[in-house]
Amino acid sequence: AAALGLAGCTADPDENGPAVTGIIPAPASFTLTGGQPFTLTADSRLVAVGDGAAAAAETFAAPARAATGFALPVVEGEAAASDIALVVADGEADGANEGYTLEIGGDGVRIGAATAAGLFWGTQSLRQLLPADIGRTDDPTPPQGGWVVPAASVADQPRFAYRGAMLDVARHFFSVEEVLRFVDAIALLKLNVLHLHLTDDQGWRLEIESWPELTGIGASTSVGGAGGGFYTHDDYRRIVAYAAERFVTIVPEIDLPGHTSAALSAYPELNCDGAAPAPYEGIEVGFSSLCAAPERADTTDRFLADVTREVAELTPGPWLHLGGDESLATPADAYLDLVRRIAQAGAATGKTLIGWHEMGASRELPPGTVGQYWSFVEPAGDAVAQTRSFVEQGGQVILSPADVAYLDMTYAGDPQTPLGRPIGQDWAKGPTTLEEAYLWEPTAIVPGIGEDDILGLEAPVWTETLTTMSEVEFMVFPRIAAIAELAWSPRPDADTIRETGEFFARVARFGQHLDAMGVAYHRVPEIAWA
Ligand code: TNX
Repeated sequence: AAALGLAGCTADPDENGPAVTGIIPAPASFTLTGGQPFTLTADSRLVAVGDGAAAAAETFAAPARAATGFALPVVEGEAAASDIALVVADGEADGANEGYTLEIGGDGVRIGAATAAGLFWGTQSLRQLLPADIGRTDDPTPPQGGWVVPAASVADQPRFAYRGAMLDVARHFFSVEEVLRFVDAIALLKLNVLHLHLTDDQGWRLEIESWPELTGIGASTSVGGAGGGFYTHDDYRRIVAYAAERFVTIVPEIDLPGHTSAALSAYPELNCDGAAPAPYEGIEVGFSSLCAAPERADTTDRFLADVTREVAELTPGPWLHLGGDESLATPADAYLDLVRRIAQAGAATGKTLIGWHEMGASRELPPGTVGQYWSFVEPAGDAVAQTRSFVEQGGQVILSPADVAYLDMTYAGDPQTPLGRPIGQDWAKGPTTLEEAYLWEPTAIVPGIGEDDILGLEAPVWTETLTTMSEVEFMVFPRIAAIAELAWSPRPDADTIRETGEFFARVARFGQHLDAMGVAYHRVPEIAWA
């Protein structure tokens, strides 16, 4: 592993090897020191020092208490050999934002970071090194051999600032509790963004007080007549707050000007012909559009201003995603006009805008607007020019190449799915294997888009074919582990490629954690699952 420039584990795989000790995403540096292991006991305490340390310690402690039955108090003071010290201070982890160091031995555990976020990521590494039962919060039975962690030394920091997952709650709706559960699972992989695709043709899922029918009529349906649903402002605030405790930022997406049939069905005055279409429950894309005609401009601009203002007011994070994809029913000149007005409304909220790469067709984007690339590993059509356009206008890029990072693509074979019915799509590639999700290099996708132009990576899961959280989890895990590793772990040396064998061993170990958490992952056949 050392030769790869990756340090998932530098020890002999035969003893305490990667399968036992591996962390996903692979840390920048990881060494099994061979000293006395650490054991978490009924006496263990979390000794927290510095800004935000106690809160991060508490977030780590809550499920750990349920899993162990130990008190695990968060305290101040001197750390003893059975304690976990959590320190936030300026000089820690070389001051790296989100970086941390983790020292584990018979004399205790110490996590150091310059930020509370870094500290929390350190606790997630520790959690992965603990016996997987640490995630089994319904049964405080100690694992055989106790809560032992091998002596190790970790120094770590992320490659990219934006490490995202996207959940489509528009095609099928998922409850607040289900979203919180999803947040827990992605935080374990040090993903720090959850992009919620809140609106689409089949449903509008966020209450907008100034346009109540958006979630009246607009939220009454989903794909296939599965019923509706939406988040009230309080629901959304709960998701935001829960995610923030795990250093996950919510990026809300209002998809415009296409993908708007739900809004158009709720308000006839948003339609060029003044007639509201019936609620839509199919899975076609590219048939709906806001109206660019001047006689609708007042209404449409009021809609854009009200919606973006309310969403921005509810959202503490810096980003607002305004869609822009697949507006195939919008004539090209109308598209540019609408994108200009959408961007104007969005920019007025003070947020940094994100748009799918088609939005790069506009040369009037607010400074710093981020483009989200969803073409392929080999770019198709105008994707390169449109993606570069964001950088030319002073922004950065998020990469979600559909043939490797889209988690709704089918798996190979004909796997047994949670509800025993076929799920997933295959338009981008399908089947997409775990290996394919892992073996690509972000700087090699869009010519002219290099390391500094890339804000980060994101793995979206679209839910046209996914009706329950267990079906979502089946498609997401384990493939999201590959994307999380590409987003966090150091870039391999130019002349080496990533090695799947070592990664696969860590995925097998990660599967034990997923088992303990009750996540319905797909046991892809290439992994030697425990
Ligand atoms: C394309 S990629 C879409 C979504 C679909 C998805 C299905 C992109 C920005 N839009 O509307 O849900 O494919 O895989």
